[in-house]
Amino acid sequence: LARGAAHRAFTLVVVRDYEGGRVLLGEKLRGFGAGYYNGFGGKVERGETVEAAAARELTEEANVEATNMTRRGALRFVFDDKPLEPWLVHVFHCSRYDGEIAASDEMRPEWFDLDDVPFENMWADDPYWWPLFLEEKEFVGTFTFTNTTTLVDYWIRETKDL
Ligand code: 6OG
Repeated sequence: LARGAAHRAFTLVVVRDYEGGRVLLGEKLRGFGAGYYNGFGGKVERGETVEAAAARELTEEANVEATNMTRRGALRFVFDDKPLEPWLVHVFHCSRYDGEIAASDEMRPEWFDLDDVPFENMWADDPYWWPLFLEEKEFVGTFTFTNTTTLVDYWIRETKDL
């Protein structure tokens, strides 16, 4: 899934606090997905590994440096109203970091209890992969959107060879 057809690569990092039973999301303040809560991430730059991009974006948007990050999922997004190739979003898990969480001009970080994740203010694909993420599973999936935000088709499954 990650190799093969042409795609545009992105990262998405969700920070989990096991002791507190909560996850860190950010309210996206501008650009693509503004108004939604999401993990932290962005475009993988030319010549950059997805791991480096994930770490960089977490620092840029939430002010912390991950000390344990693992890749957990690869989600492919197809948009009928965008000219570009599908987007491949690499989802990462982080539970330890250095520094203090702080807002940036792009994201306003906020902790949510695990049973209070605000799906009504998140991308429509999120309710389908979050349960796998919280169960520590690895997953792959494809989601098709119309008019950018309306989910029209999807599949998602656990994988052993992400
Ligand atoms: P910037 O434009 O901020 O990168 N992203 C998505 N996340 C979820 N949960 N669902 C989607 O469904 C998404 N499409 C994109 C990837 C965009 C950020 O938004 C994520 C990046 O972290 C369509 O550079």
